[in-house]
Amino acid sequence: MVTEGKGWTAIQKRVSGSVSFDRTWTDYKRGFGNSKGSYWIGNDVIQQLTRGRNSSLYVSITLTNGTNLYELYNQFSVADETNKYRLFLGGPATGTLGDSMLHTGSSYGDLSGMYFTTPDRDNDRDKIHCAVEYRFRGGWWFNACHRAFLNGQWSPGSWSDPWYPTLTDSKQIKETLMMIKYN
Ligand SMILES: [Ca+2]
Repeated sequence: MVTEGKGWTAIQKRVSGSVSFDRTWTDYKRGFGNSKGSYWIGNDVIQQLTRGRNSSLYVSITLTNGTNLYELYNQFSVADETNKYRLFLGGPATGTLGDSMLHTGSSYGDLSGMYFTTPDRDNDRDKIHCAVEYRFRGGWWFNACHRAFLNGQWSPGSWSDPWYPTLTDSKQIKETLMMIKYN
């Protein structure tokens, strides 16, 4: 278990490209990476942590120029594997990144209610396979496909719109962090 203090548990962290997020459904289920570097804690763990308890999600992105931006969602939970780790996200959303997950202004970008998709399993709402097309290559709660997506190909690769419209190129990003906490 990885905590960042004050009751926060980091479910995702990326600090370099040394850990690939181009992973299978089973990898995302069980988790991968290492707690001192970049990792995904695992969808089963996320589901168990948020089951039956009101939790918040805090997204932090540090840019290559040192600026830190964040967004806080007051409701976050993930369903079990039978329900394809469906995401439930609620507001209010507050922060400096802007809301690119919940009410994005586009029915193609809103992620609440979406199922988890990986490069080997297409559960998204697009005709294409979002985790494979556009060089995204990572697991996420894709819609068709996204306005926010933090698990794409890290440097030397890159992907578009990690947090649209605030961030349109993943090369702007130095670190990402997704944390949850019981309300
Ligand atoms: Ca699809």
